Amino acid sequence: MLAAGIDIKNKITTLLTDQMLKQDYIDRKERWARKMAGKEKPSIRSTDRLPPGQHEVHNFPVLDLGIQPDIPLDKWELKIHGKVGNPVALDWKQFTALPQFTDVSDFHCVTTWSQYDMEWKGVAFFTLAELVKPSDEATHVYFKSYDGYSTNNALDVCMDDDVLIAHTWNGKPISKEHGGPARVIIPKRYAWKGAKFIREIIFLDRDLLGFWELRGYSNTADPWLEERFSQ
Ligand SMILES: Nc1nc2c(c(=O)[nH]1)N[C@H]1C(S)=C(S)[C@@H](COP(=O)(O)O)O[C@H]1N2
Ligand SMILES: [Mo]
Repeated sequence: MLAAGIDIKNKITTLLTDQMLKQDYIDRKERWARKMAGKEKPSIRSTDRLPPGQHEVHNFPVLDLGIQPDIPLDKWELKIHGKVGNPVALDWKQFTALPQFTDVSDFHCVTTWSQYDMEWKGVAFFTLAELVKPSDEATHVYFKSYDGYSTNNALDVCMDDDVLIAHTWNGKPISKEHGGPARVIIPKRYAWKGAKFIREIIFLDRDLLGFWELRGYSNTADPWLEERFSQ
């Protein structure tokens, strides 16, 4: 009964349309992106630790679409498929049995806050790629989440040595509001490029825009080039 209920809830979450998400918040963020799109960007990539236009915070704010899905670990699954030789659907036990990786990185949100020295532990993207064996055609990766969110990255961005699917932050399981049970961390991109509540990773032979990329945000999202909005 409980299991069936959760299944239905997950299906409903997947089918959520914009109207059911926090539409007002989404509209405002979209309008902001449109208004800011023409703004000057630095012509050379900053080498400072703090990217241009950011300020440091210590309170790790929460940003989401107004949905924080409840995913019990025994119902959690991560599907990795698409242009790969060995598609998988990992349950929690299989996921956490993979080689574990810890990395400390800085976190940069497009709304201008950055938090330094975040310690993430999980499975390196590199490890997952070795498991599923991307085909030669694979050039991009599309991420889908339990809250209906999506985002996309070039494959080479995901293959960086600091990218991981994290389940632990600063020594504790990632809380629900921060995207637990597991979330994607891509330190060298604005944080919207890292999907919280990760559910599916799809290797593609072309680019496919995600939730914010379709709503005025940059597709490349390099914080040191201040690539906040699509130009
Ligand atoms: N599934 C999902 N992932 C998401 C989001 C979201 O709404 N849903 N928001 C993104 C944005 S805009 C940011 S800044 C970070 C915020 O992570 P935090 O809430 O842990 O600070 O998650 C990103 N990943
Ligand atoms: Mo964000």
